[in-house]
Amino acid sequence: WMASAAALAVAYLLGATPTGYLAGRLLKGIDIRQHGSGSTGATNVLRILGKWPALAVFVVDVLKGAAAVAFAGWLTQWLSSVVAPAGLDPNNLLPWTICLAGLAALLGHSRSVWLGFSGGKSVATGLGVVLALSWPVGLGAFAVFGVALAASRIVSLSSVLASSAAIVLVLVLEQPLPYRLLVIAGGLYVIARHRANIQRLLAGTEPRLGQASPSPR
Ligand code: NKO
Repeated sequence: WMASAAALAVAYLLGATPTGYLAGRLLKGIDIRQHGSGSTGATNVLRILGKWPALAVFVVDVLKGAAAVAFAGWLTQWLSSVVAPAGLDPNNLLPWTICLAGLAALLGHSRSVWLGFSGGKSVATGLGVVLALSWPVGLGAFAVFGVALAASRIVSLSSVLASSAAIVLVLVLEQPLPYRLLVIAGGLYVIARHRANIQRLLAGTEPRLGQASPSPR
C-alpha cells in the first residue's frame, strides 16, 4: 500500500511538471495561460511560441505519462521483492497501481499544484500513459489523431476523436480490466477537458491549425 501511495504521488508530480508553462516563462517571459486557448499543452505552445518549443513540450509531456506508469510498475515490484507483503500477491496489486498512477499523471498535467491546479488537457500525457500500458492502443489512437488532423486541421477535434478511439481500442483488443477502466476513465476525462473546445466546434468557431487563437477560457 505504501508502494502504491508513493507511486501515485510520484506519478501526480511527474504529470504536474509544468512544461508548457516553463517554456513560456523561459522563452518569452510570459504566462502562457493568458494567451491563446489558455492551455499549457503543446497545441497552445505551438500557437504562442512556435514549432520547436511545441515539439519539445509534446515529447516531454508524452514522456511524463510513460515515466509515471513505468515508475509505478518498477516501484511496486521492487518493494514487493524487498518486503514480502503478508498474504498480498503483488501481481494482483500491480496493474491497479499502474493504472491509478496513469490517472494521477493525467490529473497532475491538467491540475498542476505548481500552477494553482490549472494546466493542459492531458492529451500528450495520456498518449504516454497509454503507450506505456499497451502500445497497440496508443499507436492506434495516435494514428486516428493523425488522420483526423490531416483531414480537419483542428487539433482539439482530433484529440477528442483519438481519445474516443483509445476507449474503443481498449475494449476491442480485450485488455485486462484495470487497463480498460483506466483508458475509459482517462479518455472521458481528456474529452471533458475539451469542453470549451467542443462548444467552439459546435459553434463553428474553433480555429484550425495556423488560424488566429481563441480567447483564453
Ligand atoms: O490549445 O485548446 P487547444 O487548442 O495540446 O488544445 C487542444 C489540444 C490539446 O492537446 C495538446 C496536445 C497535443 C498532443 C497530440 C498527440 C495526440 C495523440 C492522441 C492520443 C490520445 C490518447 C488519449 C488517451 C487517454 C487516456 O487538444
